[in-house]
Amino acid sequence: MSLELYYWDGLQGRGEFVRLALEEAGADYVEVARGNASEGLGTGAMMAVMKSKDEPYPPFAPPFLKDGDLVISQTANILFYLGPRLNLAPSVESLRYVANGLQLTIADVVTEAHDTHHPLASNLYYEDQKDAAKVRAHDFIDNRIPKFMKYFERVLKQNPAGDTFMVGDSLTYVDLSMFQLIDGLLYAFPRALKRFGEHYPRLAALHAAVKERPNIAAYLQSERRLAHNEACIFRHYPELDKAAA
Ligand SMILES: N[C@@H](CCC(=O)N[C@@H](CS)C(=O)NCC(=O)O)C(=O)O
Repeated sequence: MSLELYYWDGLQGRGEFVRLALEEAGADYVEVARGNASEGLGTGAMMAVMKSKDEPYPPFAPPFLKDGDLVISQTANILFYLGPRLNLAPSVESLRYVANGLQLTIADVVTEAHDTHHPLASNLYYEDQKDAAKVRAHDFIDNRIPKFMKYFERVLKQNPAGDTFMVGDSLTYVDLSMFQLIDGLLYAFPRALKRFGEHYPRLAALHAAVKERPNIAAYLQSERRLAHNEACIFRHYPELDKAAA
């Protein structure tokens, strides 16, 4: 039976972190919300799972994954589940917790990236919080991106197995998510990250290497890879971007 990925149609969003793992592994999966209602798919089918009164453990928000009857929520948790099944987790069990810790740290950055354009309230329009967004985005650029990226660069440098992968000596879902995080930040804040490769050479090399992996390269060229856009977490609003201090 196919795995079912549930995520909002029309944007990469947090679903993209799961999608990249499924695509790298060549997994058989259905993108439920992007399907047709006539086939029992579409956003309605996704909402039905979330609102179901029969579902033993309904998810709060997308992304979530269905594997048979099992419904798994939270991006990092989905990847923790999929990693070993898709051969994208460290083979050493203890390192699976290291991978999960890194994935949760990536999730923290993702939330902070979202909050640059929605610093006051998720339910308000960006246009109603533009001034606060500028303050938040500039702090993100000057302080938070460097703090997180220096940390991730150091994780690569200090990996006892070498600086090619975030954890261990082979590709894991964390590397794919790091690619997506960097890709999203480069899209949202091109001025701030103009010298990304100079400041974070190992992370830049990882980003380039993931992009060239055959299954990822094919996916990025496909219609399944939606373009970055302003409905997403990583939004390019030129007024929020600036050269890093
Ligand atoms: N911590 C969750 C966050 C999930 C989340 O915030 N999903 C967004 C879309 S990216 C959503 O639909 N949220 C609805 C809400 O918070 O009301 C994860 O990492 O998966």
